[in-house]
Amino acid sequence: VNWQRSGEYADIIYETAEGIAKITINRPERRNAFRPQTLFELQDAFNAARDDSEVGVIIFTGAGDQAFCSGGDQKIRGDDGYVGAADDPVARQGIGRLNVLDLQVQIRRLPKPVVCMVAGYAIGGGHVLHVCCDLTIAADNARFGQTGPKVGSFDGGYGSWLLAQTVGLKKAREIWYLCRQYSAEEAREMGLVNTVVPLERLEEETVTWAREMLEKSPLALRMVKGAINTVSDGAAGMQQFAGDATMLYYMSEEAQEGREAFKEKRRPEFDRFPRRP
Ligand code: 2NE
Repeated sequence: VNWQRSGEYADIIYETAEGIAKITINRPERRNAFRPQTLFELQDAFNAARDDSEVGVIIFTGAGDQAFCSGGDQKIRGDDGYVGAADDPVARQGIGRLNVLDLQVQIRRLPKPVVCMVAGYAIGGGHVLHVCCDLTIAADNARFGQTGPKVGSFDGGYGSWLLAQTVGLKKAREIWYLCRQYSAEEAREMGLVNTVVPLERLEEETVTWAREMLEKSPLALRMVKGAINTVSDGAAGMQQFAGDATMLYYMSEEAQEGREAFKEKRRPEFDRFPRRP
């Protein structure tokens, strides 16, 4: 794949090719742990991929083959969250952030499939990010798990109940209560990942899945993602799905007749549209 790099980022890499965006956390020296700046950059890149009408599928991954992501950077964890660099106005006030939660919501709301491509560890907050993605393709060296109760943290949002929805209640409790690590094969058996491939074939296989999705109707994929998330996201999921319904309605002649009638200062002629059963 002839990836084209764009954007000015310190902690991540943003690339596109053939209708696919690839977003890579690039802090391999910390097993791709994230700090506030990493998350701001990821939010920017995911927005770029959302806005780019050429992009139909997003691959989310980590640099190197040791980790997708090891969660929050414990070395810059303050007493109330993760503390940014000196030029971060919030950090300057002595306040920490938990802005990974905003990224999790963004991935759920993004109306294009997000595929997590995992080599090595997906651990802690990094594990939650993979849980939030639509699909996960794992290399055979991948290892999964939560660490919160070991390091003084937990994720009571998607990290708990979306995990439970994915692997079942008993298994989700085991994952959180014991903080064990699970192999790629164990993860596949519990429905936590879609497939496992040899490390050297990881990107090739992930791109094959992306290309297969790119052959499908973009609106149908958007609606299916919204539909699957609606139940678990409650009112916020309904908000997303309702917005999509409005978008589809706007695209109809019936809705456009209302707009035209307003602009032409006449009564709308809705009679010509069927009252569908
Ligand atoms: C990821 C794991 C299992 C890797 O183990 P290993 O043996 O392959 O590597 P090593 O030597 O532990 O790590 C390599 C370097 O990366 C740093 C390490 O400290 C080490 O650097 P040096 O100290 O040698 O210079 N590193 C790795 N993970 C880091 C991290 N998360 N923050 C800062 N530096 C990190 C092993 O490293 C591991 O277990 N890492 C910690 C995983 C973890 O507990 N993450 C935080 C969970 S809490 C969270 O993410 C969270 C949340 O629960 C709620 C909201 C927001 C975030």
